[in-house]
Amino acid sequence: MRTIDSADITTAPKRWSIIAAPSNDRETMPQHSRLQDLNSWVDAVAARTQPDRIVWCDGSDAEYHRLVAQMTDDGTLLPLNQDRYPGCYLHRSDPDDVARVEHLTFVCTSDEEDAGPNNNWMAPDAAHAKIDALFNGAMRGRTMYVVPYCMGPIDSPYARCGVEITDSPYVVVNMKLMTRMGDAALARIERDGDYVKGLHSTGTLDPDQRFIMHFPESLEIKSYGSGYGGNALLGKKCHALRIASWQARKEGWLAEHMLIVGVQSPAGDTHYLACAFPSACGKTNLAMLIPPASQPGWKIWTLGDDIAWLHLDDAGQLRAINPEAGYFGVVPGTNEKTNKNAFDTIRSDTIFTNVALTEDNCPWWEDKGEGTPATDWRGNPYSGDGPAAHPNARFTVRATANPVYSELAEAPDGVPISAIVFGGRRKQLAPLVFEAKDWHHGVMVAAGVASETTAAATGAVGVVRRDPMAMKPFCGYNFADYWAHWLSFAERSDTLPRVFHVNWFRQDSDGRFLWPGFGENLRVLRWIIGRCDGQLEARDTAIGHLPHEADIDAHDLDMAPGALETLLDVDMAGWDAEIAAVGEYLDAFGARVPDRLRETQLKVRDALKAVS
Ligand code: OXD
Ligand code: MN
Repeated sequence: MRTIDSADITTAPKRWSIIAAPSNDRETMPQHSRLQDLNSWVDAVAARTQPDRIVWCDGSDAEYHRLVAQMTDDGTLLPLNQDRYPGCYLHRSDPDDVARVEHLTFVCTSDEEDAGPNNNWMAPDAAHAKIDALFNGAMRGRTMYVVPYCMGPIDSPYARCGVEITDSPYVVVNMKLMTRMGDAALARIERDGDYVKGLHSTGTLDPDQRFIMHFPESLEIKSYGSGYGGNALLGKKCHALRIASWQARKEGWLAEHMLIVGVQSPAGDTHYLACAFPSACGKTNLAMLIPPASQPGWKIWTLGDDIAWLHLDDAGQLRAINPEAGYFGVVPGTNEKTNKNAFDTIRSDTIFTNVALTEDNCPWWEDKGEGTPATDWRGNPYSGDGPAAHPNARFTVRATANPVYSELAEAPDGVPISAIVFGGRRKQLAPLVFEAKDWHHGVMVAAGVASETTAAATGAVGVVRRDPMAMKPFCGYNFADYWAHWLSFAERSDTLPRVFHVNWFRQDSDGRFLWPGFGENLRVLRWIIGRCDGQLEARDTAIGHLPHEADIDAHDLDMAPGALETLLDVDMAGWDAEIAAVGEYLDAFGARVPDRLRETQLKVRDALKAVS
């Protein structure tokens, strides 16, 4: 068995203690105390969890390869067919640990109202006591890794750092692919002074002893009992969405569950769009879209596929950075037709989690379009019964491997956003696309987003639930305050992006999709850009502006007769009921709901009444 070189095994104070600065030196003293704070925290965690050894991660490729070798030796990672999938490995998680656990995820604020009805809440003291008891001695016999990371380009004024302490080498290598991790992040922490403290242990993997706790007031995360992505890679949902959304409200920016995509026209102009969809609703596919042959000259650039941090610049322009540096994408359904860019990207240097295997040790998943499964995601011979790969099987790969990765994804100031697009998975009612009448209306449309649940979280799949701004599982504070924060942007800029709603998932009465989706979604993006450029007129309806049928280029699409008409139709009676349901949903948030949001909902309700 290979082990980590003793040179890499260090204790925190030894490696990072630095010579004391003179107490009257204001420049250097804070820097010293910043790393002292980190050292003291690492010491305190080690005292509680009692690891056999501590490794400070430097984020180097050599470290990544060492950890991969160690995990291949102990069976945590299985090497895939290295001729066909060089640098690729399979990890099988515990079968009871395959998705985010929303019912075990808590936001722990001093005042319960600050967490809101959208979050599970526990008082901070009680939460610390509960989870600290689980951490007592949890790392005995294990190695404790200290992982400094930066969310966002390392030199971006908008980037933020964190340190994750974990006993999972699988988490460390995933963090290496998903964040800017290691020495560069540590140097930034030393400069900035503040960072999010994340403590993670896979614990016993007992689902009855699993908690993901957030303490936004003290910038802390504690996660115990799961090794799965969103529960364990603390830079992602826990930091970049739940904690960051709290910080963003305090500081006047937005942390959102959005992809960022550049759409380049044949003339060479590029519009950047930020698009929010719930988990497993095609964000990665849209971010990497390949324009169909019938749309010559159009090009798509990926900036991010899951999270956007949005700031207003001095001129009132909303700008976005992607805090992540990799993709943790849903594998099933990824193929040459749905997402060739992802399909090609994950041919090398990828960690797969919970996929099936073919006879010749290649990864396999439903709708891969090639090969047959021999072994299912649990490692059993595939019986032909049910899915061979887990429906929430994932790939982790660095973003720079994507053939359409935008250079501007590394730009410290991010990219200017022309349009914000919301959407959900709705079989019925929601048209293919519509535009909100103004920012306030857009916030109301987004607050009312509904979508069918997916395998990305534990629980029933296919149940329609409200998922405002696609942030239901991720907003780190009371949605009522969050909507007020969104509305407040209208007071700070009169050049905000236009707001749209799309639905790729409408079905006919036989359950067939009405819209082809995937690469063809470019046709809808073109309409959105045409609206942003002021080149296209629209039909004004009670729910918003809809395209004239002729303005969605569908001439060569193989669609059922009348499908486009249905997709662009507004079912007034259905919307009347929908907007009433949105009103009831807002009511559940009580007096904190901003008046302006209520007024907008009532205005749309009245407009619907007037026409139905
Ligand atoms: C994800 C999710 O992993 O939303 O991105 O579940
Ligand atoms: Mn997501």
